[in-house]
Amino acid sequence: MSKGFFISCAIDYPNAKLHMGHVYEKTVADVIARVHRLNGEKVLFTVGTDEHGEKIAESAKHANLPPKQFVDEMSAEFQKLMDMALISYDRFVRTTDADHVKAAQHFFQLMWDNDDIYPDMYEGWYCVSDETFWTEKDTVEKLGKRFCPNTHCGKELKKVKEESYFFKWSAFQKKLEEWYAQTPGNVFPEFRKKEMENFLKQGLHDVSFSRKSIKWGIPTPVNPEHTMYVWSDALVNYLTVCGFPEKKYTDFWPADVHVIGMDINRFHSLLWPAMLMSANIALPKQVIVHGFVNDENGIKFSKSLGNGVDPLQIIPKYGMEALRYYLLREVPLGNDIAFSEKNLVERANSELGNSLGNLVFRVLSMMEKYTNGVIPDAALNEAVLQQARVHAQEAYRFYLEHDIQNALVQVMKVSAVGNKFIADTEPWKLMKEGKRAEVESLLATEIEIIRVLSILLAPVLPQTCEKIISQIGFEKPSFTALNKTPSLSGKKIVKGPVLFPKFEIEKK
Ligand code: ME8
Repeated sequence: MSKGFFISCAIDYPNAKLHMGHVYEKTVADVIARVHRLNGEKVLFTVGTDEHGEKIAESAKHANLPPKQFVDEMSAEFQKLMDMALISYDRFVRTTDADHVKAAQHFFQLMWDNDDIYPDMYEGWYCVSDETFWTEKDTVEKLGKRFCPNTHCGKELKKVKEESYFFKWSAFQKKLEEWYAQTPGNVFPEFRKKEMENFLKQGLHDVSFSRKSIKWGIPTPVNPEHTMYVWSDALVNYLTVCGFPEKKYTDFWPADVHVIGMDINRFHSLLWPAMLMSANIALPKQVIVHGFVNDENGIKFSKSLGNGVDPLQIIPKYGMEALRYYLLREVPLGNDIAFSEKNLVERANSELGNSLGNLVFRVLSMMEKYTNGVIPDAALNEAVLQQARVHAQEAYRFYLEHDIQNALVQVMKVSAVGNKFIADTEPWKLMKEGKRAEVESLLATEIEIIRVLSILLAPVLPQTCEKIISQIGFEKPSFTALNKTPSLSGKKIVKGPVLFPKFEIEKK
């Protein structure tokens, strides 16, 4: 039996409310998951929350709640947002889930058994916000204080001195170099891969993998006085969701895609593969590193800065589908987005409203008027259909390459073929001239174009796809149905309201 397609997102820290950056990441992964389902594959798609460690313990203290109660409440809110954002996850994993605790401890034990974990003393700096250890030479010094060198963070660091169990990251230097050299596309986009290769060139240092002073975490199996370093716990979630350590985990493992943001690339593209090498487990096939959602001035949305646009305000205002379309159509995967409501409105109005929504509305209105709402039994215009099919095939190809932006460009070209056919033939004039057969052929052809569009829209606009299906009565969408024109003649359509009502641009 062939392995299923496994795609994961980063599991979010439930320390503060989610912002648009988190919704963006989950949306990218959701579209890829839906693409592979439409392609007939068995898919596992996971999201979740990363609930242990110092950052969460501090936030819970701040909220005056025991950590477990704090993460229970926050995690429930995150899950609600995922549902609201149409994220079709198969599992919402929490690192406090019993099966995860078991998997994380089992994994730690494997690294220990393979002599890649050893006890020592850690002395250095720690960024609680990024949950990252820093050596003094990497920190930024200002007025005698030490700060996190990550440009998106910059928080003040804590001095840490404690006994710790270390992971022999440095022992995997050579094997990682080989993996990078031999595996094209293991990190996408290429410039993010280059960043990792440059980091690797500087030489890896062993990393502290346990905290004695932090009680909010999973006890290490080798010494229960130590909790696992939050990253050594969190990364294993990708195995937990596959059923690790039970044998069935290979039904989905290795992961096909880990979707993450660039601030945590090093953990996913250098640390996680080394951990897997230590445990003798296959490596993920690809890490997709998406860009950041920034504000219009290019400042990164951040939970801790609190400058992020709140998805809970944007989604009710425009609907999740317009938001999804905007986020995915705006930039190539990997680039940053300067989030702008004005651009969202313009794109939704012109591409969803004027092109797509208008096509469906016009065709169904004409059908009500000219054929009593019944799909006519007429020959299809093969020349026009052929133009639409070329773009449809391109869209399909781009989807499978996970190039969502270009897929959407092609989808809009299919819609443009449908609109142009109406503009060129002017069916209302043909009717007046008594050329009913020509009009019927046009309408039957347009229905086929709309059917193809409904399939192509399904990954990005799943609700619109459903609406179109209920208006016209197609089969469940699948990519194999793209080129199989069914006979729809005689079916009665339900016109329904316009698919995308126009939004007003707010004056500031
Ligand atoms: O890093 N734009 O959690 P997190 C786009 N728990 N993406 C953004 C973003 C922005 N403005 N801000 C954050 C963690 N992200 C760890 C992950 S995985 C085993 C553990 C992305 O809540 C960020 O890049 O800080 C990451 O991929 C995800 O949101 C969760 O970030």
